[in-house]
Amino acid sequence: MSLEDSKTRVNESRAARMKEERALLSPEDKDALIRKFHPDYKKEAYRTIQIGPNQGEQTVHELANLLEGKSPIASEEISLSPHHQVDLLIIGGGGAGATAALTAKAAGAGVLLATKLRLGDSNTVMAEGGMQVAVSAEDSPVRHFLDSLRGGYMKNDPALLKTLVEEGPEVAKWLMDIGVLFDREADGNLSIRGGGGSSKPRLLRCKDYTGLELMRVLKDCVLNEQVELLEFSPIVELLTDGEGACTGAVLKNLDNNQYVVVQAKAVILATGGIGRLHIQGFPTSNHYGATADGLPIAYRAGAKLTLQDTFQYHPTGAVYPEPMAGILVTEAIRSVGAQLVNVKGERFINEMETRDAVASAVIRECAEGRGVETAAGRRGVWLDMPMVDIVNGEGTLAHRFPNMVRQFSRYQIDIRKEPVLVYPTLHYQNGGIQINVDGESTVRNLFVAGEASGGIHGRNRLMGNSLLDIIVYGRRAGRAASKRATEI
Ligand code: MEZ
Repeated sequence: MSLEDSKTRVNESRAARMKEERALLSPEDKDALIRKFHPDYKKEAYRTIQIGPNQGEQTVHELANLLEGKSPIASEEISLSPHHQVDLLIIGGGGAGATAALTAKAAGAGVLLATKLRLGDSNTVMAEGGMQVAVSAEDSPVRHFLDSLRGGYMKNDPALLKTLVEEGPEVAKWLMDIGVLFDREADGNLSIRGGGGSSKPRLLRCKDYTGLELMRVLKDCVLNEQVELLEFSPIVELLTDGEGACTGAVLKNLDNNQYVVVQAKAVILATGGIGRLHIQGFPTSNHYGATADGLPIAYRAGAKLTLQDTFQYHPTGAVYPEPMAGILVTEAIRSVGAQLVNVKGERFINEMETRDAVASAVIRECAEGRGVETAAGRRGVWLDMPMVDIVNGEGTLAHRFPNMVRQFSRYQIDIRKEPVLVYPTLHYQNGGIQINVDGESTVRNLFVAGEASGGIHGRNRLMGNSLLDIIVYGRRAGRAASKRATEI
């Protein structure tokens, strides 16, 4: 079936699906309706995981090549006298690095913040859908903990996860105090929405550019606080003393191609994700700097890594137009009714299952011939978004998802009227450098915050838990590392 014929089928099937959706939105026995719609859906979802992208072996193989790489610098190339001597060196210009820098500076530490690209160029700004925090009266950190543990296949480090969910409300308040404008309802109360794998609504959002808004505020604060900044200076190697403790890092100034040696009492790595390595050949939702730099570097310095065989493939990356391939189509849109349908306009999965299950189901549909192929040879299934306005009221897409409407409209695609093709996109590194609740790695004086760390999310992160993680652990690492620096 051609792409256009398939699109017609999707449009024709919309009225019937809308009827089902309205029934689902009614409060009575949601689960029974889901089962009726997709009998045995839990079992089905589980089966799909077996053929999904999270299998691990190939990933481990690709990663092993990376980890076995040798240090790119020869010791004779490095100046013995440091160019900078600071209490705390923070490496990474995203939400975790900026938060750590603000916290450490407030605690009185002398901070140097080094970024690979510009301050703010990070996966934080790519995060659209929201930040999970248990703040509503019907919710609790315990529920948040249990949902995340289930989502992570019980492989989450319980202490890390407990700290994450318990500090959520305090962190949300801190963000609002420094200027983050979370969406509010007409009565002025915070707007709290649902997300995949979550038993209660707990997403705080800034429309569909939540990460961008967070980073806007954090960046302003870093500049206002006059944190010392070294932009375009990626890390090349960590420095350690004879006893294995971290003592600084070697950076490379991309402007003059010179190495920069920084001696520090403590270091925080906030180098972010891995998407631009395109593991298993997938497109990615990640920014261009996300090349897993922190992992091999920390590993060479002696740090333990954890859960390295597990990556998150977000189910709905755009497939066309070509320049948008891999770009995130936020999960939040499924929580307000967007539906996934195959070439014939049939639904095939409960869209609010966890991401690994939904991504696997999309891959299965395509692998078994029920996907749609573009002229460029990319495969996908339809995400039918006009449902959102129909179910929630005219104008919902334009008001709550302006970023997405704008992005597609650049290519003359009006998502308020037509479905778009989607396929899983490499989105998040579930594992990373092992840390404790203060963000310290197994190497003394080496702290890690954000996506470079591993353990909090187990084998599968729930939507919105990453924006929370970068702030909670950015603050904890900032606090603990500056305290350590005063003790040395
Ligand atoms: O946490 C995320 O990855 C997220 C909120 C993504 C999204 O779908 O918007």
